[in-house]
Amino acid sequence: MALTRNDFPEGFLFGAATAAYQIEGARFGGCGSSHWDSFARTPGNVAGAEDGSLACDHYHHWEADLDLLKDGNFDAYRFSTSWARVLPEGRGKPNPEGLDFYDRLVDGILERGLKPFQTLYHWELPSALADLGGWENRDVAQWFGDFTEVIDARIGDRVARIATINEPWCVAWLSHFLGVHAPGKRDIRAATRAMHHVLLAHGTAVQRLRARGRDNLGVVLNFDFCDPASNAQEDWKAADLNDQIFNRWYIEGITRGAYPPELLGALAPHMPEGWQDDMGLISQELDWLGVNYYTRHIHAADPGAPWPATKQVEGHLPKTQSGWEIYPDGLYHFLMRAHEETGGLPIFVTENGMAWDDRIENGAVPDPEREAYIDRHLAAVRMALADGANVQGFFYWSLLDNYEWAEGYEKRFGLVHVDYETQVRTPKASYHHLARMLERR
Ligand code: GCO
Repeated sequence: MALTRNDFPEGFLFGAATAAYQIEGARFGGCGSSHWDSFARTPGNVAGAEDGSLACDHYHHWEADLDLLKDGNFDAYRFSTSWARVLPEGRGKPNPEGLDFYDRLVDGILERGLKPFQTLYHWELPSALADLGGWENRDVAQWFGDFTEVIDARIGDRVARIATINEPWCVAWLSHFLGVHAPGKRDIRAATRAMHHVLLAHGTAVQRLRARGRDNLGVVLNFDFCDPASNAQEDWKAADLNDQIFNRWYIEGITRGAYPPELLGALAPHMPEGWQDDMGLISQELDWLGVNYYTRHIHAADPGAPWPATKQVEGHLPKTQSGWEIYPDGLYHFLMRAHEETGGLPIFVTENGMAWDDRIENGAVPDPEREAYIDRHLAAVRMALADGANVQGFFYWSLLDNYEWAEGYEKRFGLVHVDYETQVRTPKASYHHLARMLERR
C-alpha cells in the first residue's frame, strides 16, 4: 500500500532541500569568491574541474523552482543563504543585490504557502576569510556571528526555522583531514581546530540570534552508520572510533558540552588552547535538531596504519550511483539516538536521498530506484515515530539535480532532472510519486 500523509502525524512537514553554491550560480548578482571556487579551479580536486559558477542558474530560475515545490504539494523548503553572496569579502560591506535576492526568495516561499527552513552555512566560505586561515582561525566564530546578524536582520522575521551549520563533520574532517572538500587540507592539526571552531561558530551564532529574540534555532548534523567488518574485538573498536569521529564528536559536543574521551585523547595535542572554556557556549539549548542520513560504512582495524588505524571494507547491500549502500535501518537508529541524546527535541530529517544515473526517456524520467529509496526511508521514519521519536518533518535531498561538490555534476540527486546545457527542468517519476503521496484529500 502506498503511503499517504495520513500515515504521519498531523502537522508533519514534507519538504525538499537545496544549498546555495550547489544551485544558484555564484557568478551572478555580485556574489564574492569562495574557497569552493578556488578549490574547484585546482586540478585534481573536482571531477571535470567543474564549479558552481553557473550550476542550475537558480539565481534566475528561482520562481519556477519554487513553483515545483508548490506543485509537488510540499509544505516546506530548506535552502541556504550564501555567506559569500551576502558578504563578498566575508566581513564588512554587504552586497545589496545578495540581500535583495534572499528577501525575494523568502517572500516567494511564503507566497506559495511553504515554510522557509534556512541554513546559514552550507560551505561557501568567502575567500577573504580562507586567506586568514578559515576554519583553523578561532576568529571564524565571530566572523560567522557577524554574518549571521546581517542576514538575520534582513530575513529572520519570516523564516520558520534556522540552522546554523550544515554538517560540521564535512566542514572539519572531510575538508581538513581527508582533503576531499574545500579547502582540501590533509592535516590533523588543521582538522582538530576546525572540529572545535565549527562548533564554536555554531554556539556563537545561536547566542547572537537568541539576543535577537529567535526561538527557532537548530543545527544540521550528518550521521553515518558505523558497522564492524567482523565480530573480532579490533573491528568493533574500529567501528566505535569511527562513530566517535563521524557522529559523537558533534552531537555530544552540542548536547553534553563534552567530546568523546577516546577521540579527544588522540587529538589533544592539536586542540586550540582554552577549548574547555567554550563548551558551555557550544552546548546551549537548541529548539530543534536536523538529521542528515544517507548510508552506512563498514570498518575494520588496520593495525599497521597510523592513527586512526582503521580502514573501510566494501559492503554487499545494493548501492546508489555514489557507491553508497542503501541501509534505511541506519535512519531509524539515528532518529532514536538523536531523540535520546537531545532529550526529545523536535527532530527534522533535513536530508535523505540518493544519486542515480537518471535519463530522460520520451520526455519522462523513470527512477523507480529513488521511489523505493524514499519509501523505505519513510518507513524507517514511521518506525521511529511509533517508538516515540519526536520527528516533525522530512526533507528529500535534493529538489534539483545540482553541483555535487567534488563529484561535479555527474551524480544526480534531484527529484527534478536538470539539463545543464539548456537549464530545462523535468520532474522525475519520484517527484510525481511524492506529489501523489502528499496530495491533500
Ligand atoms: C550534505 C550536503 C549536500 C550533498 C548531499 C549529497 O549536506 O551532505 O548537504 O550538499 O549534496 O549530502 O552528498
